[in-house]
Amino acid sequence: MRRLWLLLLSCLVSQPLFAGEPLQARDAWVREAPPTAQMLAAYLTLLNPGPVDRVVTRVSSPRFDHVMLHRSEVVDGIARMQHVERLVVPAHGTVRLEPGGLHLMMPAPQRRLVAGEQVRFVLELEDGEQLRVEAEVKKKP
Ligand SMILES: [Cu+2]
Repeated sequence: MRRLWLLLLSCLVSQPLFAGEPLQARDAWVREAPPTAQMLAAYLTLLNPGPVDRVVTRVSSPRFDHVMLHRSEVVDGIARMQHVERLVVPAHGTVRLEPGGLHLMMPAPQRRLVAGEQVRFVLELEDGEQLRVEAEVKKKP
């Protein structure tokens, strides 16, 4: 009986807290880069339909050795990028990763990605939930 209780308890604990209103990703894309490019960038829009802030703490992809979360900004006329440790998507809010702002940055893979290909990213949230995102490689200026 005690064992059953423990089992039940562990099931309850491992349930994602906000399973009813998961974070959503839209319009994910990877910018096609020339063959000489060292780094690639990806963009997407995150929507949080729930009443609680959601926090992205890590991003990975089977196509890249690692994925970094960056913010581009201009300080004293010089453009630079900063690592983002925690990306907060506010309750009932939207966060856009777009050129010139927040973005995902990856070292270019051995085999070049070309327009039309699909790339999967996995976003890990602070509460343990994972969000899988399919991004299309696109040719954009
Ligand atoms: Cu960057």
